[in-house]
Amino acid sequence: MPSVERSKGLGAMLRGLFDIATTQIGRRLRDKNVTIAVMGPTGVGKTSFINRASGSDLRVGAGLESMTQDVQRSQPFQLGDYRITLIDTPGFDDTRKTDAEILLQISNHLSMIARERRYLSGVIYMHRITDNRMGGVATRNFRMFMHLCGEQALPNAAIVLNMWNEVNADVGNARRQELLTNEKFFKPAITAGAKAFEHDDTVQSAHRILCHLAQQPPKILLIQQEIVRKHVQIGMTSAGLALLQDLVDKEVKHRDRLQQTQKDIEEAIRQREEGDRVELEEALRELESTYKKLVQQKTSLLPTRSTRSWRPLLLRRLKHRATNVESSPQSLLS
Ligand SMILES: Nc1nc2c(ncn2[C@@H]2O[C@H](COP(=O)(O)OP(=O)(O)OP(=O)(O)O)[C@@H](O)[C@H]2O)c(=O)[nH]1
Ligand SMILES: [Mg+2]
Repeated sequence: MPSVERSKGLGAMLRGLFDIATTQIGRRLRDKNVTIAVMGPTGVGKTSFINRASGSDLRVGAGLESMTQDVQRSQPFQLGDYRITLIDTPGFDDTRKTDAEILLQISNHLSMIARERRYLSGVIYMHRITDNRMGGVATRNFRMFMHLCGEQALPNAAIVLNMWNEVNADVGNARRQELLTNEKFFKPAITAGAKAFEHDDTVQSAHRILCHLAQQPPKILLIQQEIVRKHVQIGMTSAGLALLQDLVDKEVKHRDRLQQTQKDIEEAIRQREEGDRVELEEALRELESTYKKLVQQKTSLLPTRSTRSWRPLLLRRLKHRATNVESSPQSLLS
């Protein structure tokens, strides 16, 4: 090939490479990095949603045990002009970790990204439309979600009702209506600006939800504000206090049951009911073990500072929230 033509060919190739490079750099500069967290009870389909949306291959649970034990991130993926990363979280009813451990994990991760001034464009709360009751687990998870977000971040929240392909349309629509209009369920979040979506396990429905969230200006969540900006100790944050209140209430109930079981054992001994005594002692051991775990969980949330100045404040806050003030005695915070 003559040298003039060879140099023309080389020039065209270099121009081509230059175009590719500048388009990619331009795209990268134009792209907006977006982070969105996914929360909700164990087994609702958080990881499946993330895999579907991002093409990741995070582990999905097929059995009865919780699958996602630690906060994890999807591979970043492109959606229009947005480069999205999804954060997967364990649910508060995890079968292997305590609620206190889950709270610490989620708040540590959220604090870490807030310290790098990376705030979330969206937070998803997932709920199965197949659930025929808003049971204790869902209620507790949603309450924690609200405490973690705080009211001012709720315009960046999405309530995602999934598993629509598993339910009759009329039943699903009636449940959706009740969930979104009842003050005890999702209405407070919707009133504060959260938007509800249906997800039918397709890439399209996942991307529609993410497109809506990606367009929101990133907001700092309440837990990030409390820990990173105000240096509040985890047990004194809104979410920490809600969990402490739960633990204190459970501890009171367990302590009462322990005392009653001890009395029943003494009565069985007096009445020489050997079978009853053995059964009651077995129940007592189980109660003692659960009680010990509750106390450990609670202690892990309490401030570790040597100063005891947090105690009166914490007691005031817990009493303020307690349904039964008398059931939260000072001794429970020792
Ligand atoms: N029919 C149907 N099944 C789903 C859907 N999403 C998830 N599943 C199934 O629900 C089960 C639990 O899904 P996961 O994605 O592991 O749920 P998770 O919320 O991440 O659960 P944890 O990691 O334990 O907190 C799996 O068997 C999934 O295949 C959905 O949209 N429709
Ligand atoms: Mg999971």
